[in-house]
Amino acid sequence: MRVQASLDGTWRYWIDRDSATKETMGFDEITTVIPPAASWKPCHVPCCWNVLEPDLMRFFGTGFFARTFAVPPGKGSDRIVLRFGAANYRCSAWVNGREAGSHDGGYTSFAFDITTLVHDPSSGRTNELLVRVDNAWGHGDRLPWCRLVDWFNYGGIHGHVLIERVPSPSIAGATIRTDLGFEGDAPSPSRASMDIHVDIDAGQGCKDTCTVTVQVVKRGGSEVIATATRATGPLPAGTTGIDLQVAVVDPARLDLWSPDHPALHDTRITLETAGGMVDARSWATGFRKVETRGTAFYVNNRRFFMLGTNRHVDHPDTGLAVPDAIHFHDLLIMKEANINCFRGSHYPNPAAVLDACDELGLFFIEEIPGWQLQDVHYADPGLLGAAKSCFDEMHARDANHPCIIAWSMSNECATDTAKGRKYHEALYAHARAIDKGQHLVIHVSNRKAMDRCYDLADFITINTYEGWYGGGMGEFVHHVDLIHEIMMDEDRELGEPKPIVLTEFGAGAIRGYRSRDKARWSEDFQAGLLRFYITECMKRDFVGGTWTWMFCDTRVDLPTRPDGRPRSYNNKGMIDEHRIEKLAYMVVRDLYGVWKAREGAP
Ligand code: ADA
Repeated sequence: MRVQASLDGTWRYWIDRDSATKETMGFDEITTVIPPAASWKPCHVPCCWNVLEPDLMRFFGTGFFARTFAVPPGKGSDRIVLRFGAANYRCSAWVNGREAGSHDGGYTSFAFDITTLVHDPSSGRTNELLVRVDNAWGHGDRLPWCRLVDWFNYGGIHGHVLIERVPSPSIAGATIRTDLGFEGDAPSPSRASMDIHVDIDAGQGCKDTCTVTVQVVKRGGSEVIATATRATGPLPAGTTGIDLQVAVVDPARLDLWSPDHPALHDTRITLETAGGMVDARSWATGFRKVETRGTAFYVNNRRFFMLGTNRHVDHPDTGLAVPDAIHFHDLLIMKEANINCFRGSHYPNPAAVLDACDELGLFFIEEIPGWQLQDVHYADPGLLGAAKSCFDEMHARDANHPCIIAWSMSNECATDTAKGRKYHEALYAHARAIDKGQHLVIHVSNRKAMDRCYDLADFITINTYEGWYGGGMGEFVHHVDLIHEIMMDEDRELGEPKPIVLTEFGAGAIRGYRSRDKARWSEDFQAGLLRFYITECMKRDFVGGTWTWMFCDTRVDLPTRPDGRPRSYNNKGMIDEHRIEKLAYMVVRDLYGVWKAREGAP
């Protein structure tokens, strides 16, 4: 059976402040240049080096991490896999002096097969692990670090690390799709079914018959609501896909998932051979149906408004390596404010965030980190490939989560140019081919009526900062109404009518700065602006929701905009970086409460 051992905890780190090592160096060369690991400083992985020592805050380059580990006992036929939750950006690992692999991408999970690199557990020898992480700016094919961004480029291993013994054969993954059918405006489904695709990794091949069994069980109970079994003949080497259709016997009694009622089920998948059970895995499942009908969202056959926000993964003490408990706590703070969805923000999030969304009831929008890309960036031949592999990794890990409502292809990129159109057409086509209609797909745009990619999207997104970066607050209303008008125009330039969502709007506020005349940077100014925007949106039935920018104040490193980012923070949070509320939080909580009560909540 599958066995996991955490490699979180005390590691040692050494920062290559003088760029003594080069990307092209192998293990032997590196170890002649860097000091022995025993002399390095201790750290607790997951971590980001920027918060470990004051003079590392603005270090963007190469750092090394090392530790020893033991492989948990198991069968000789098992594969040994080293798993990283995430490391920003390029990560290479060596086990006992031999290369395990490299990965590009700062926010997605990855794994290296190290079966042939580890010592035989019976030898009693410990294994040496060396990891190099490089977060340098400016590589044209690094998303988002091909340009300056408005959050922090933390370096390090910021996700959990673990070692896993994977049996052979094993369950490599599963895609679980639920479908519900409703009659008229009935709140309970008349039909419920699941399509499950299971990937079996047969390693070198499996001569036995394999039996795959699926059981769907209500979380926290023993009620089995659906089962299915399929046997295979002998399997060739590599991965084979098995499809199972599972009908839910009593759809009318099904406990549906929604933000207000996040009922979960567990889809348990087991794999047996003649010798007995070899592998078992489980995925959280929620039965819910998300649809757009004209300019409205529906969840489980009821009108739904996205009462949302945007959140960066950031904490003053840990940077990007936010502890799981803080994620959970942040989501509770959102729930208190009647928030039912958030974007997170410009990149794939840690698994703990998605688990908590499933459990607490929050829809989640997960984004490929293409931020404000311009034509000059699209010119790099590696960029689209980097975006596609980010999507593939994000989708493979997260698509089964009931909380995922939409995938976002990019944020505020040039979607008003021919090059932008080409890039987004390719990315949308890629994402839709893999997702197969399971989720909504969007790009988050600030191009307003100039956007040339809205027809590709499932809903219209508008980022707008009138009243903060320039113009009067009221001007935003004009943009929203104009886009609606263009959308309803007979020539259908933007595709069929779809909901409009205000995906970013906000103002900076320094917590504690109160001002009777609503001066800029005061809590009062920010609260007033958010109140105005949300109230105007609530008046328009074609607006499907609002996502405030943003949840909490977030560290930035913006040498180009020092005046706009006091304290080196983006201060547009409704709460500050220590999670202390500003006036805006209360305003949003109250308005979202009214909006939700007015429309009812699924
Ligand atoms: C943009 C961008 C955000 C943030 C925001 C701001 O809209 O999408 O990441 O930078 O502006 O605070 O100015």
